[in-house]
Amino acid sequence: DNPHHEHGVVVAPSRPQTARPPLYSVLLLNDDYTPMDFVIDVLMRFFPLNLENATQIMLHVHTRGRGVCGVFTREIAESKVAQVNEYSRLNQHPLLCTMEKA
Ligand code: TYC
Repeated sequence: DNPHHEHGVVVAPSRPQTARPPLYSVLLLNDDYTPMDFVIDVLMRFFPLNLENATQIMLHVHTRGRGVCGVFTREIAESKVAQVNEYSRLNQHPLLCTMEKA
């Protein structure tokens, strides 16, 4: 595009193509029943987190009530939420995972 006439139509000035998709934070919610070791297992299994970072996030959620596990595009975030919640249900823990616009 350029700001000049093309076939008699005035078009908008072009901009370098830098559009980024909207990002979503995936969150874990605290509860009184899910074992800490299970939360750490979930964080390492479904997010790119080592034991140290997974433990930090688990303790943050335990203390503050909720915490961010990662930031992803919408489809990836939806997939993480679904996988974590299914895995928690299969293991009979009430752990809840959700997402919100970052
Ligand atoms: N509060 C839980 C306990 O004391 C641990 C826990 C941490 C549960 C984080 C959920 O997202 C969570 N066993």
